Amino acid sequence: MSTATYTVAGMTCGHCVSSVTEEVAEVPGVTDVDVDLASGGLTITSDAPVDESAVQAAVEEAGYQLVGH
Ligand SMILES: [Cu+2]
Repeated sequence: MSTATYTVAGMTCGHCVSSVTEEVAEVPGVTDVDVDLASGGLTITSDAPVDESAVQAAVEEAGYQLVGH
């Protein structure tokens, strides 16, 4: 199992959190997604390490930006 933490910019409410959670959960191999609205923290649990570009694409698909790792 693998865990990675990122920072997402642009989230302002619970709807933003669900959008990001839904998109990132669709990335292959991801088993759990945790988003913290206050800090912008995005924690991803997966079977194997997930490619950062896939995470970035998912976050951008939701309408936000991945700003840190
Ligand atoms: Cu929102």
